[in-house]
Amino acid sequence: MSAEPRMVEVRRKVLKQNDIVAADLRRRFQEARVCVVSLVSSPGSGKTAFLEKTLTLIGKTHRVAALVGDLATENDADRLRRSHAPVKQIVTGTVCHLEAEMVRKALEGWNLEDLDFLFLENVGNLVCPSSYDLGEELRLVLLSVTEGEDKPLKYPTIFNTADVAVITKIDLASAVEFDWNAVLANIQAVRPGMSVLRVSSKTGEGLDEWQRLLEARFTTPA
Ligand SMILES: Nc1nc2c(ncn2[C@@H]2O[C@H](COP(=O)(O)OP(=O)(O)OP(=O)(O)O)[C@@H](O)[C@H]2O)c(=O)[nH]1
Ligand SMILES: [Mg+2]
Repeated sequence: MSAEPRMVEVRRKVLKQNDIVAADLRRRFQEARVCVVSLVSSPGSGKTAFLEKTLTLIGKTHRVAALVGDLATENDADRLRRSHAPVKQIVTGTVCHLEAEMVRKALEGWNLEDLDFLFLENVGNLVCPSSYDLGEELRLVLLSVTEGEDKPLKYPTIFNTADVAVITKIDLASAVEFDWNAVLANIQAVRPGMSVLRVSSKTGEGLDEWQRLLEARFTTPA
């Protein structure tokens, strides 16, 4: 007999357990009135660079913190701490995504009431993170111009489970002859009506629009 049905069953149970923890986290976040934003993308799309800029920018007027997941190293947490925000690294070992239980554990000792925004940087991966709810209010999927315009078509689930697409590294767009019409059409094909932001963490372009979106979200929670 094939092992496949049993593996599917185990995976369903893991996801169900994750959904229970995520629902509890979402309730706690809402009670504490903290706006939780997660970031997913392939490795190297610019999540940490974008988050470091975000923590510095939004940290001027709001209480911000971040959790960051990677299979190994504290490197991203060290980079994010340059913003002076509280940051914790979640080292996942062999696990290719964050799970709600990892977030719950990492938050032990933090008072959610002390925060306005909590950011969760997921492990770089365009597949696995899409299946795991982390209790966040807003999920961003980042896509850098150097990855190619076809990624929404090849990885539709990660776009379907996100709220906003952020096209990063736009300072490099002309060097890689990035086709804006194609990427926008591909995003709309998999997720009609999805909002799209264009940013460069290097030049700062687009960060003002991102800041406005976040502040509107904070003052008028969904
Ligand atoms: N030119 C340019 N480079 C960028 C930009 N954002 C990030 N980078 C560079 O892209 C590389 C990867 O950026 P990271 O922020 O580490 O990407 P990441 O998505 O956090 O990567 P993982 O956590 O490993 O998945 C680094 O060398 C950054 O300096 C940008 O807006 N413009
Ligand atoms: Mg990173």
